[in-house]
Amino acid sequence: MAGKRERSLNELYLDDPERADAVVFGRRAAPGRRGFLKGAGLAALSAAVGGPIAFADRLPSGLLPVALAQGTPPGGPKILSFEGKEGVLVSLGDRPLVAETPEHQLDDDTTPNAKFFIRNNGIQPQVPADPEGWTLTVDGEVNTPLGLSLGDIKKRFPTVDLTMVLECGGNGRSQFNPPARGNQWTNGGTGCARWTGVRLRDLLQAAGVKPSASHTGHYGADQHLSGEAGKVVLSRGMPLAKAMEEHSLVAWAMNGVPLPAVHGFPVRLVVPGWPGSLSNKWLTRIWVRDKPHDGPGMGGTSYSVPIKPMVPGGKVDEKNSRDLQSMPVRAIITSPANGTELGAGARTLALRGKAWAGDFTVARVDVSIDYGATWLPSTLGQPRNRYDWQKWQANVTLPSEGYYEVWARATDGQGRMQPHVAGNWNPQGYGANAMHRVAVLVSA
Ligand SMILES: Nc1nc2c(c(=O)[nH]1)N[C@H]1C(S)=C(S)[C@@H](COP(=O)(O)O)O[C@H]1N2
Ligand SMILES: [Mo]
Repeated sequence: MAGKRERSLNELYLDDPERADAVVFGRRAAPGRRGFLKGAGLAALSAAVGGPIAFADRLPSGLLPVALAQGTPPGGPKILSFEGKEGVLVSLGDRPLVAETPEHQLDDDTTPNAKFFIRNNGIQPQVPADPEGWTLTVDGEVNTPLGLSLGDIKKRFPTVDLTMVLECGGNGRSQFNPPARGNQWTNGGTGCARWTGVRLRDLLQAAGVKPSASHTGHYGADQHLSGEAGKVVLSRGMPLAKAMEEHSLVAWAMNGVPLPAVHGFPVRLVVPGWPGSLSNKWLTRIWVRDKPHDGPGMGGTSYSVPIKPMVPGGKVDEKNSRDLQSMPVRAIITSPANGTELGAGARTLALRGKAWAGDFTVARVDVSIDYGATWLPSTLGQPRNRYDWQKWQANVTLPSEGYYEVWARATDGQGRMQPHVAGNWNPQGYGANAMHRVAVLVSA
């Protein structure tokens, strides 16, 4: 009985969310606005999530339990099949290849290459037979343009090893309402790897940056989806100050092995804290410029966020936008996984996760199991180096059987906390960092 009911309300939410809302929250609710949970609605909801909803009296009016809100397609998410990946990534697109790491697969201290998300905008280039035949050019506003082989880079500059988060600028995009254009990342457009390489600033200093230099522009060897030869896929750039930071790297190894082809072999940029798109893969050129770069991925609404909130779904005023720089604070729950079922009698639950905050550190992560009515501080670890993510853990007591949601929210060192729902809507959907929620069921 319960099983049948569960499928039907789930299906209804996928097919006709407004009608489903009417069933749960009452027919008079205006479209898109949910009223109070009705007695019958609570029963339907409880059946749909598989058990009585613990703390139902604290469920904010209109809030749909995460077990229903996530809209997983029938048959479950599409798992990417790709050599070198463990069969854990969820595919968001084949052409270009895009795949994310479900939050519970980000439980390792350092994300193994086999679990690291993929974001291609074009077609991955052929792996050069001899990486020594490949050249990285540094030119533009420099005294001595450089053409460096991988061997030159390794020989001429000191090697550095840093464990740092790489995060897509669109991570969290699926949280926006109305939906924003682009890959519908949950929280899995991110990973934290140990990168080995040299400082970008050492290359720039070797080339001799002219006083006129103010920005960079980055180029990679991938091919445009149109097949047009020489058409640039993605070419972003940054202010010189970010390029000169000691953590901005030209990297050739990821977790102790040469960069996997899909992650940029033979070398890539790693520009931590800022949108992942700055971290060009298959890096061929750094163009030092005397003005902001204007390659594909710069200007317009690309990587642009409003300074003053705009009407969600409305028209962009470019004067009211700026380039997204530091990524916002985010915590994820890596254990338990969403949808975990615990045996009858389970009354304690160990929570684990990661948190990071772009250019900043995370000051605290708090957790709640009663829809945010009360919060508990977690034990938060320190980053191994700047731009590392921080582990957190907490233990909670479950007073009864039933359906629970675990919520986690991080606050950065500037006092900025994750919101309940993604704010600052923008058409391409950058910077969504609503708090993470996972559903847990304690069987009767
Ligand atoms: N040359 C090139 N570099 C690129 C991209 C690309 O499409 N081409 N995608 C960027 C984007 S949008 C992101 S989020 C990161 C993803 O890195 P990953 O695929 O190694 O996880 O690579 C960046 N570097
Ligand atoms: Mo990205």
